[in-house]
Amino acid sequence: MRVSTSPLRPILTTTLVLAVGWTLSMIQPAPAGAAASGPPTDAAGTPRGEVFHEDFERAPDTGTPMSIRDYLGHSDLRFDADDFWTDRAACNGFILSASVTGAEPGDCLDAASAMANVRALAGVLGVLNGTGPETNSAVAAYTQTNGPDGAVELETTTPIPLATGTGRFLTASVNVASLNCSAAVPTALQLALRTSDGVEHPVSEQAIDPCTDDRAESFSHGGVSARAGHFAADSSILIDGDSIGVVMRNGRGGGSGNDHAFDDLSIIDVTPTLDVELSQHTAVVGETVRLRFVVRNTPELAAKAGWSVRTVLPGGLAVTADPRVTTSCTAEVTAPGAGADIAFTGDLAAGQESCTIEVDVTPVARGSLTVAVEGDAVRGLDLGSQPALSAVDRVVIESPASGAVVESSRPTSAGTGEPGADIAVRDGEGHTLCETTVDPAGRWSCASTEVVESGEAVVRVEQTAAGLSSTDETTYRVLVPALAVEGTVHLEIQGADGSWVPVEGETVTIDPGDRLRVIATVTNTGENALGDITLAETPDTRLTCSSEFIEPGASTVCTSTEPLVLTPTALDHGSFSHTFEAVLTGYSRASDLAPTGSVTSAVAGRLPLPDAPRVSTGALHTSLGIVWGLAPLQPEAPLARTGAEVPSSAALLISGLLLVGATLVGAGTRQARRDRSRLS
Ligand SMILES: [Ca+2]
Ligand SMILES: [Ca+2]
Repeated sequence: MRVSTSPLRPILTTTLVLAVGWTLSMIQPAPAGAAASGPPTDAAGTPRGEVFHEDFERAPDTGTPMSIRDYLGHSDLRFDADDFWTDRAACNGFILSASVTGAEPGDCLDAASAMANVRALAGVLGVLNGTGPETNSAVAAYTQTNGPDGAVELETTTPIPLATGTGRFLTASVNVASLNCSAAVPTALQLALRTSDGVEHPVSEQAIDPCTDDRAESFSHGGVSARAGHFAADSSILIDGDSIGVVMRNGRGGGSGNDHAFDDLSIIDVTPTLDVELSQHTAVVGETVRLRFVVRNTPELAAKAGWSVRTVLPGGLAVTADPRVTTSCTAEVTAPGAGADIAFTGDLAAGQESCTIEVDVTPVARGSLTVAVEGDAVRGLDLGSQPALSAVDRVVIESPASGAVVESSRPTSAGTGEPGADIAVRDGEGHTLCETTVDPAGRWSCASTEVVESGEAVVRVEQTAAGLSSTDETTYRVLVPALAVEGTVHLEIQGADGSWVPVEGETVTIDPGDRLRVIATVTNTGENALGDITLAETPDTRLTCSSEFIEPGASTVCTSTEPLVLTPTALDHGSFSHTFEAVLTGYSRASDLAPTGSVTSAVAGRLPLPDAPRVSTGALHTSLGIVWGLAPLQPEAPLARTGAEVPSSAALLISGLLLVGATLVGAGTRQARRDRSRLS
């Protein structure tokens, strides 16, 4: 057995029964019949808050009053008091109800009024506790003579077994009714608890006097008006023992006044409750969350000194580097920054409803957790609410790395985040570059849908998950590839003899049935290699290129493999066009770029060429086009050699990144019309 108020004493016993919902009603005595059959301590059906309760109803309601030294309480519990407080002549220390009309000679100095007043006080106490004024028994303390100050007015002499476990706060309470409040000597009841080692531990800082206590009210019974109330002591002890006793002293022994009776002496378990709270229930990893430990006092608001907690945060939660510890009561807190250990011990002052201890914590990993304080992590506290926290991953940009040089006009951003979260990638001005969601593995990636210019660039990524925003930002450098091509196109006509004749000069003579092939030369005039050429051609002559990879300064030659047949129908429309679009991809050896290399110098110089195409840096769209303009022919006219002049300047210059449509229009309209007339 021990009584302790020292902080952070190791907890030896892990079993705690939760005491929840202690209310004032719990210390109201049960109806007399039930109370008479119940044991004095914490048995089933007894309110948790009440460890011991004596209602003095085992004394008879007839005959003469019974001395408290002769009284047997529950389980034959016995009582004693200082001689003055058991002196029947002083009208002290005997048990009576309003129905007890007899008296022993000398009781209350044979003062009928004193006996009548004590009976009335027993009735008042019966009104107060709800058992009825006629048969409620109480203990007389009318002080017809003077006694010593501070003597024991009542004490238990039989140990009261404690089944409450270790680390419990206990205090005592009593119902008292007083008369003659204007008299000289006030009542000054002081409650204490006596541990099994015989030590008496006062639990009253302020003595109880119904005449002046705010908790008292006026009652009247039998024509006698009194002040009466239920009074819990204003302090408590923290105890680990297995038995207890209660002692009630009276600070004043004077008999001029000090006229009272008492009833319903109780020992009550007033262990505070620890509620754990979080400032929010969802958080992003790394976000600061306020963790609150709220020690809630029980309703009597007695002082509670020395409760303590020594706990470890669950995995996934850590104290921040600067925990910003605060307390609203006298408390000592240990919460090392960036650790998981939190320990504190503190005191609730009399009248204090709660004490809040706050510490900054942060989730260090995604997932759900409960801030569960175990029963063996607390002393002098019942466990109350324990909060849950759901932590989502914060967004992190892995690519581009900070300071990296990215050779693309449409850079790709990638990183990690909370699975399923929405991702928005923006530039330094807030323009959205791309949007995506985080995949189940926690990864995201998207390429800019906007063209980014060379130079220093900022990418800001915002993740939205569980209603929470998380951002990351990277500054890097963009190197837009220098891609450029020029192209020339010339045409060849295959005559009847099968020979291919270049279309040169100002005009060319075409006969129906002649075949025409396109020979396009695409020259890489940029600073990056080009490759992956794809051609879209209308009409399709199955252009096939000599190479699909073009180093800077080199060319590829694309030739029709299925030449166009110049049918009468084809010529009949008066004009037709042939266009093709070449799409090429730029290449460079981006990995050779110094991570912090100057974009300016890199652009001015010539990028090194790869051994083989490796890095796709964008697409170059070009277009070469030819449109013939021919004299309209009569639909019914036979197709004949017209001798129409077709411009032979078929060389087209294309360059740059834009789609360029070039048109050659035949200039021989007038000539063709003349030829048609001749043929017809
Ligand atoms: Ca009673
Ligand atoms: Ca008196």
